[in-house]
Amino acid sequence: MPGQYIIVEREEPIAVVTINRPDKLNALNWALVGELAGELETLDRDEAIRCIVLTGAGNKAFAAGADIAEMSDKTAVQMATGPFEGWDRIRRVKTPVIAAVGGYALGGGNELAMHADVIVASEKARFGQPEILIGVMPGAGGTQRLARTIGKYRAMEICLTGRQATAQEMHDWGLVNRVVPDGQHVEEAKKLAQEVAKQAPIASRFIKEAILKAFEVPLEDGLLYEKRLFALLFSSEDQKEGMRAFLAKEPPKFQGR
Ligand code: CO8
Repeated sequence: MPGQYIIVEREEPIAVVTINRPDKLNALNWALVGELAGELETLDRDEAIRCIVLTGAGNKAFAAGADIAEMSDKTAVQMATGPFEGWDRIRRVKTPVIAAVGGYALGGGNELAMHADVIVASEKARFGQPEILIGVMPGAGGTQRLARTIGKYRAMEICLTGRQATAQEMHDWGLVNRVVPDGQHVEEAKKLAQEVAKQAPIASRFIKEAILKAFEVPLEDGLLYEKRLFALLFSSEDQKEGMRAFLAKEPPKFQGR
């Protein structure tokens, strides 16, 4: 059954996932987040898909945040129990995800972009955590991931003022990998996704896992974690193939095994 809010286009070995609610600037209601999580999980289980591009429909927004209309009269208990399951499922996706941001990435929209592993932005994109302007604060990782990515002082400014930062600012601050001309964000993200998808799939999943671990554990534990994953790759056929191909001066043929 086709989804209500999410469009999935498979272009093996990549897939493009589009949040399709442009009349509301792709505002993230609970059903949308659940549907998005389900689609990403399906792609995550699919061995033919090795990198996912996540974007928003229309030229105005990646996503302008959680759906304020839906949230406005919720209780604390409803907020604590309702919306976060989907976000947790998105966080657990193992396949590398590239966010292609063409317009507003605000509030939950910026937080969703930060669930991705690489961010490509149009020069017109705007990033922010404007929750303070409506009397609340980020709730899907904004304070934590921004502080870890752009640093305490910039994160404070963005969250305390609610102002929108430009793509170039966020690039200079380390949140955005590439700023591209208006309208080219999806194409550029797809090119990058193809580049990622060419690599050994198990190694790329382990790399994602290990880099994310760096934000959670002390260095000593992270180094051990990396060393274990590194050693584990020597039980994969791709390790044998990659090193054989290098020595034979041939391009490798990775199978994801
Ligand atoms: N929620 C609901 N509807 C929205 C949202 C939103 N976040 N953003 C835009 N819309 C709707 C508008 O209401 C409008 O609908 P309608 O045409 O029916 O009136 C339509 O989208 C177009 O928006 P505008 O007319 O406002 O467009 P403008 O170009 O004038 O302005 C802005 C664009 C500046 C992006 C403006 O829409 C705006 O400020 N939006 C709200 C941004 C915001 O505050 N985001 C943060 C929301 S809170 C949040 O994300 C908390 C996350 C917590 C974690 C998740 C747990 C659930």
